[in-house]
Amino acid sequence: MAVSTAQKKPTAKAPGPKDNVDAIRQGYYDRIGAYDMAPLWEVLKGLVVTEPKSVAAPKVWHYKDVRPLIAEAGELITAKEAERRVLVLENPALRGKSRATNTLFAGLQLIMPGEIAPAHRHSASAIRFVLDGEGAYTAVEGEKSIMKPGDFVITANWDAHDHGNTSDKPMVWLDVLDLPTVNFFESMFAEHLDDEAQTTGREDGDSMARYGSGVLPDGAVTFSKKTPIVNYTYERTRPILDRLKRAGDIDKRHGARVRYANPVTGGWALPTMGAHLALLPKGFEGENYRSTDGTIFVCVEGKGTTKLDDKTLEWSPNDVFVVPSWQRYAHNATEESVLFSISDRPVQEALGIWREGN
Ligand code: GTQ
Repeated sequence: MAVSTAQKKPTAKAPGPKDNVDAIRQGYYDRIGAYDMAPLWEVLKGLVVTEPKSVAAPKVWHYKDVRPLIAEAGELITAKEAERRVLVLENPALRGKSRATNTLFAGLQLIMPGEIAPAHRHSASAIRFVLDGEGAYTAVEGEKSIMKPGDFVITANWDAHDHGNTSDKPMVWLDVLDLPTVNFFESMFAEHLDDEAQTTGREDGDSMARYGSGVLPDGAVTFSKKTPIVNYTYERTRPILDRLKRAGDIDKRHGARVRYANPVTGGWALPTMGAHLALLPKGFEGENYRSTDGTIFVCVEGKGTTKLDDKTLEWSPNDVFVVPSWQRYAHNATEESVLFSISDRPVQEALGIWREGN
């Protein structure tokens, strides 16, 4: 609600012409307020800002600090009880809102050996980026995919999914979901499925073989908004970064970088979230960059820093960090490093509001 300065700071002196104007205006605001109306001119500057000023803060979660706390959650609650045993990565400027950036949810999910996170589906899309452990699976729409560190696994909007750990070690991965975006549009639906684990009819790697090999199943649709691929394995993507590096295809801001694509359209893997994998050669000193998509990064390999205007984030393997919208940053790698990143860029591009600069 608009409150005039005259009301906020009452003065002792006798009312002058200025105070009178303020008082008259305030009286008017109160009267229109009774009809649920408000004067735009009191709030215009905060609505139409000259450039983005993110409500989110830069932040890094160091894996060495949080790993023991994640392990503790394994003793506190079962995956079945929790449905999803996840520690939410809350942006320090947005505590209590379950978001890492203004539009994206991020969390660290733990599955202990023998556990199943039961099947469900929802209008939010999810991605998993595997940090620790090997051999648990995610089943998505009947394809069971065994996950290894660095794998990028997609659960697109309304796809049935369950997770299970048939290995003998705990598994931890980063979940990123477009929950705040879908909830902003008030378009969330969810349902539990009767079977705890889906019956899987397709082999591991099936969707990548069918859709990611330069051929397509005859008659495949060529317009889908979501990728048909379930798991973009690290084993497959990582060597491509070396090819780019050897060929000298190194962007001065991003390093040798690939974009995870929907192979049938060439577009983003999901309509709401876009992801990249980048190699920063040892000694890389990136040029300044900024863009309107607040971004969540994961250090997969190496060691380095990301310098923002008034903060430097240090990272090493499995650290997760956030660069808010339109904040200038530059990556520096003290060792050859690999960074995964994900943001809401596809949404902004679809709306025609995405911008980048330096
Ligand atoms: O795995 O389905 O971190 O529904 C948050 C909500 C994971 C999941 C999360 C979810 C999931």
